[in-house]
Amino acid sequence: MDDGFSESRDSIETSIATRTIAQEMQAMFPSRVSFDEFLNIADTQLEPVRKMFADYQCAAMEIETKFRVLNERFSVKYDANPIESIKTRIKSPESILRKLNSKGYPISLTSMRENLYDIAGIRVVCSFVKDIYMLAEKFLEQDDIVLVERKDYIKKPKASGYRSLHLIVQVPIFTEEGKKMMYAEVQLRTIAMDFWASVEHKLRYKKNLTLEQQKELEGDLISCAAISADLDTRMQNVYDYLKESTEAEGKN
Ligand code: 0O2
Repeated sequence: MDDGFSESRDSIETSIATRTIAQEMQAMFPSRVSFDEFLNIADTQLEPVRKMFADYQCAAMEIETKFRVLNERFSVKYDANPIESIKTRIKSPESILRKLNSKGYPISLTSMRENLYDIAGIRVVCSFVKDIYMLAEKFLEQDDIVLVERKDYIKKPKASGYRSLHLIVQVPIFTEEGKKMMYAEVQLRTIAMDFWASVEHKLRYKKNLTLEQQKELEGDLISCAAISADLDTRMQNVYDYLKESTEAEGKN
């Protein structure tokens, strides 16, 4: 199961799967809107929808560039790249509708803009935990970035074992219509956290398991999360030790 994040900007899906949305809408609200009625509405509203998705893509690009710039600057200053990879994704129309519906929000473009903060997602993968906090600090220091919410699932992992630092932010984009402040979710993780989350995400969608098997799997995943956290701590210690030794040599 693909979680939608892609390393290539060109492959980000920005077109609207009108028919899929119509089917979702009809499944969720069979008595409110017929398939053809919705297709008509969607046709007349296609342009604003396209524009909205383009806005989120621009927001993701702005943030991706900010992290690429930070990576470049640190590579010059410290001769090391803190970032292993950056991936971006725009939430699919189906996921957007499902989330609006599950949270009881109205189904409209205004509602998407106001209530969903993760339509644009940027995932930054680092080697070391300290680099995550350093990058988050340098990113949030930038005076055009507004921090909306910080969720530190590294200091406080989720019950599933999930670890990452999430920053919900607003970033300005400058369009032909003027400046727009866009919400985006930045997820910062180590390679170990990313590996765990990707595998767990795939296993979560395996539906043919008994309740007992599911419980056993959850337990295993929690143990694996603990092993991955331990690996991060030990790799950080190795890195710190090597860095201190190199600095000490430089002073002698
Ligand atoms: P996708 O496909 O990644 O977009 P909220 O957004 O606050 O209303 P929630 O779930 O409370 O909803 O937000 P939270 O906990 O910050 O999680 C948001 C995202 O973090 C998720 O997005 C996942 O990408 C990731 N995530 C959170 N918990 C887990 C977990 O236990 N396992 C894995 N693999 N990923 C997790 P979405 O919207 O679920 O999906």
